[in-house]
Amino acid sequence: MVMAVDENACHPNVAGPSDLRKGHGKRECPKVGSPEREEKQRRAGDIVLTGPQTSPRKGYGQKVPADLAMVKEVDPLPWYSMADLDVGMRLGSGKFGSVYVARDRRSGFLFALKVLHKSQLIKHKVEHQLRREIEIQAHLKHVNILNLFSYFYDSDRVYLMLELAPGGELYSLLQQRQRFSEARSAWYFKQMVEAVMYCHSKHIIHRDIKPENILIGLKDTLKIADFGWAVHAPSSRRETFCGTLDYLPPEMVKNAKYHSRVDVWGLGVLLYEFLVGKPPFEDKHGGQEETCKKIKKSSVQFPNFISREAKDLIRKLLAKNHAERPSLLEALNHPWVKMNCDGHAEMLQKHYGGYLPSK
Ligand code: AK7
Repeated sequence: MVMAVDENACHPNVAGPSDLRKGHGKRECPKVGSPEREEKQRRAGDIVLTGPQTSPRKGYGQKVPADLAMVKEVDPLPWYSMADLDVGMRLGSGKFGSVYVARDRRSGFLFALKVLHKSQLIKHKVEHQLRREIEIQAHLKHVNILNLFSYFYDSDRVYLMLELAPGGELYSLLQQRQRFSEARSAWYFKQMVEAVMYCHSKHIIHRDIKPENILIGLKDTLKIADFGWAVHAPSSRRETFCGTLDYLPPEMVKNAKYHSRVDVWGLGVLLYEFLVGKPPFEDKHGGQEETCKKIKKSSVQFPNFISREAKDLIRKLLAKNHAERPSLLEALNHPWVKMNCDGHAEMLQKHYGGYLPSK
């Protein structure tokens, strides 16, 4: 991915934890104004291509003009530690740790604190993945993407400071309601398409869009969370490749243009789940093999309460051949989305809350 690289940077918004195994509990930032810090900042200002799929070979950091870089310089944030925070209620828990409500003691600022155990991250060999998530997240700013404010770590944990989503998980809401109305689904779908369009404009492919990874903000604003599986796309804004091509296999060279269409498929599955209450390729008996078969055939069955227009959109999003899938802009302009969202914006806002685009 395109970003400022400084392997040892203390600036949480520029680089991820350089080595999760090391137990650096306290800040290591050189004092402001020190020559060492100035050197770090100067280096952090250089835009260098790095990342898992587009990384230039070691020692061949490729500089790109600032206007081509997806990264805007981010203002430095203070380096936090647990001593600066009050930790409150647990919001959720997962394999790698839990999420809590937390508050900055000095300012009272509220956020969500995700606590990850280094031992678990190391055991499952996902340190690199987490580092990539932090790098990606630090440069995404969109109303429909959960903001990663900062991170810090101590000898055995990594802490992510995240925007608090007061509505909790979309997954729970869907479970409560069984399924969403077409109007609500369209409103949710539109927000998710816009968030993914923004990611793609920054060459980020999310690859793991599902209700479990979507949170609800104020006024029914959805927030995509958890970029643990996201990658930087192997193509640039000008359809030219950034990074080294030398190691790419033919299927990747040929299909670079279509890689982002995995998210179009993901949005199709999501829309189906909104409207029906379960994903389209789920096997009744929970068999993975059956689900795989169904996915490969892309055979979707619809209950009869789904409208003709919604079925048309889902079928297009779930086209077996990725080249036949619509672009995200085409999806937004589909009659079903238009019918449910456009012209009814005020009515929808009254009904469901959310923000209206400013005229
Ligand atoms: N109400 C985790 C393990 C391993 C990761 O978890 C990456 C996340 C956002 C998240 C949502 C946290 C705000 C809430 C709420 C809630 Br509930 N947040 N308000 N929950 N980002 S979780 N990221 N990443 C992660 C890995 C990796 F190492 F494999 F990459």
